[in-house]
Amino acid sequence: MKKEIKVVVIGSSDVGKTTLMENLIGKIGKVEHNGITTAIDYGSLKIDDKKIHFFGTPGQKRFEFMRELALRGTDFALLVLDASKGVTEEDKEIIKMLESKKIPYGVFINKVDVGEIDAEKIYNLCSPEFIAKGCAIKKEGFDELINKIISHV
Ligand SMILES: Nc1nc2c(ncn2[C@@H]2O[C@H](COP(=O)(O)OP(=O)(O)O)[C@@H](O)[C@H]2O)c(=O)[nH]1
Ligand SMILES: [Mg+2]
Repeated sequence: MKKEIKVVVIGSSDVGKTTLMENLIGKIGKVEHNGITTAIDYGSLKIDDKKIHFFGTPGQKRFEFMRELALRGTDFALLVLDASKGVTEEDKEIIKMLESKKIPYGVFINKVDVGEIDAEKIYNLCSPEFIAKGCAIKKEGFDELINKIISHV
C-alpha cells in the first residue's frame, strides 16, 4: 500500500479551497497575487502511517493549464464546491477533466453555513468516491472529510 499520497485540491474560484487548506493543514507555502493563487501550493498531513500531500490549484479558468500540471501523477483529487452557488458550469468542466483523466476524486461541499447542494444532484452528474460537507471558515466537517479521504486513498 502506498504511504506517500498526492491529493490535488481543485475547484472554481472562491469556493474556499485556500481557506480549506489553510484551516486543515495550517499556513501553507503559496504564491498569491490579488487573492489569486498563481502557484501550486502544498502542505501535508501525517495520518497513521500515511502522509498525504495536498496540492492546490488556481480556480480561474485562464489557469486551466495549471490544473493539468497539478493533476499529473496525482493519486486522488478533492473537488471543492460552494454550497451557495450550487454546481456551476465551471465545476462541470472540472468534473469532466477529472473523469476524462480517470482520477478518483471526492467532493467537499463547502460553505454549508450559507447554502446547500443535494448530494443526489451530484451523483446524477458524476461518480465521486464520496461526498462530504462542511464549512471551511468554521473548520466544520474536517474529521469526516479526512476519514473519507483516508479510506479512499
Ligand atoms: N460563508 C463561508 N465563506 C467561506 C467558507 N470558506 C471560505 N469562505 C470564503 O469564501 C471566499 C473565498 O475563499 P478562498 O479560500 O479564497 O477560495 P478559493 O478561491 O477557492 O481559494 C473567502 O472570502 C472566504 O472567507 C465557508 O465555509 N463559509
Ligand atoms: Mg485560492
